Amino acid sequence: MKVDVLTIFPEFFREVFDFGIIRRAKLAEIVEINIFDIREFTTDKHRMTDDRPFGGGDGMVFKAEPIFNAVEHLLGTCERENYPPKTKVVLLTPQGRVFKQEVAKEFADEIENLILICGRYEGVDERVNEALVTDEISIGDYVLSGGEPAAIVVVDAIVRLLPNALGSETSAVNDSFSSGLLDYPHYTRPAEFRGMKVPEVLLNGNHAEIEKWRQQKALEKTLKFRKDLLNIGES
Ligand code: 9D3
Repeated sequence: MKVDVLTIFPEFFREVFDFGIIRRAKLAEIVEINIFDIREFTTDKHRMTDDRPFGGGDGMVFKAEPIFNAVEHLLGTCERENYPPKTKVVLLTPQGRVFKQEVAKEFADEIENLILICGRYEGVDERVNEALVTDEISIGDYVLSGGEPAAIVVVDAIVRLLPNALGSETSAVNDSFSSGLLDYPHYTRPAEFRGMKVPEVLLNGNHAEIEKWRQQKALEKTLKFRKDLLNIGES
């Protein structure tokens, strides 16, 4: 997969993709990640990426032109209908569809070329959505200062699902959310730390008992923190 990130803060991404699974995936050529400065695609003297909103109101609006120029540079066209196959142009915006594990899976399975546009200011000129963008994505119900942290989250969640991105020591199949429950608690040595003991069941080698305990704890954690993950309504 090739990922192209469009941002007015390219420095923001300078080292985030150089660690762990993403770093390994880049070295193994499972993914290629390129960062582009949207300001480089402005054509005016002052290289402006924002302007005042038509109709008035607070805040500034991300201009359409540099974003159109950037996508045209990357894809040879800025018409959604003419994009190459397996291409998505995603706008990170609070107004988007909420990014969930199933969305990450869908993108990892279906996309060869992913363009991520990081929103900024009060919003992006709607003509970007009308002509360019195939998917609008939010990462959740909290206010960020821009799309950049969201782009990092989206890239991370997708890259680890690409074939062979995970080492043999980890498995995407066992992840929280794949099972529909939160993960069970983990312990490692020592068996007693500052007076705190590891649950006895984990030490006695009874694997049927251990499996039962883990399922019970996973259910307890899910009931406590994420009742919404269980299909039993709000009560
Ligand atoms: C007053 C209305 N706000 C929209 C809900 C203004 C506003 C807040 C935050 C406009 C832009 C932003 C910047 N956020 C993002 O670009 C963003 C975001 C987010 O704030 N939360 C979760 N996911 C995302 S993806 C991009």
